Amino acid sequence: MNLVLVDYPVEHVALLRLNRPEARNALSPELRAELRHEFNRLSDDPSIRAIVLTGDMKAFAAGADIKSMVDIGAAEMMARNDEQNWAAIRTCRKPVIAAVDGYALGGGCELAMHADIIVAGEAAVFGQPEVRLGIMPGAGGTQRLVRAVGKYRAMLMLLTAGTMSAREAFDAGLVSKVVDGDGAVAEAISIAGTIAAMPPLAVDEIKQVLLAGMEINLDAALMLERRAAYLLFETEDRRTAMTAFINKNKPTYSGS
Ligand code: DAK
Repeated sequence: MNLVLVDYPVEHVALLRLNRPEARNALSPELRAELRHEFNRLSDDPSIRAIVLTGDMKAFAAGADIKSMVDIGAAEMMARNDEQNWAAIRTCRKPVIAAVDGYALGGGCELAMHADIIVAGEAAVFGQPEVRLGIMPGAGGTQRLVRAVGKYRAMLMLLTAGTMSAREAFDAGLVSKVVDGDGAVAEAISIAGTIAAMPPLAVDEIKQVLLAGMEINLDAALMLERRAAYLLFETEDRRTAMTAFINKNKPTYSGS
């Protein structure tokens, strides 16, 4: 059985759907390996300009697979080299939009936080309940969460295994947009389609500069931004876009 289903709902957009519904899409080593493979493949595919990542209505993902971890120690965990699976998502050059319905817990919440944009269905639930299992997040759950929501809400969630509803997560800054009913995936695809219609090199630079700039001081980040902004003036798509604006045409972009 494929643990990650792949679809292409609109031009230049790939949809990845986690497919372990019977286990609330728990992130087994096999599922993670498939996810890594798909991210690497799509990252290298020039026809793909945005990726939507989702689960099902019950769970985006309920975290790392507890059944696969119950009997193993630190050395075996290290030997799994799970980092390579996360790195494939973290270093993906294409914008990633998570469409979260149901539970996004533990590694599932960390997976959502690997995305660039998070669209949540109104019934989504976010949490990092690892403490309840005597462990802690290991894929960015302490670090990305605190950057998204600040120390006090992050501490509360991490230390009490508490959860946030979609609207609480939106208010806290963990979610980009909340969508009624079961519309999160459609909205995420729509956002991906909008991004895919933009000049790809501009999209690429914006994503890279925003993420890299978060890790360095403001002056250096502003310098990085200026350099990338100058660079985009060299692209064919920049010329196409500005000319189309002046001539009131609808442009198409080549990514050059
Ligand atoms: N792992 C394995 N199986 C899971 C699972 C999980 N995380 N979550 C659910 N399942 C399974 C259940 O065992 C059950 O299986 P059967 O009993 O049918 O065989 C099935 O999915 C349905 O689950 P429930 O009956 O519990 O379904 P409900 O709808 O009632 O509840 C739930 C859904 C998501 C609220 C509940 O299943 C739940 O609380 N699940 C556990 C959530 C959780 O604790 N997540 C954190 C996992 S620890 C690291 C990097 C990352 C991590 C650690 C280290 N390093 C780099 C070192 C990450 C750790 C984690 O994510």
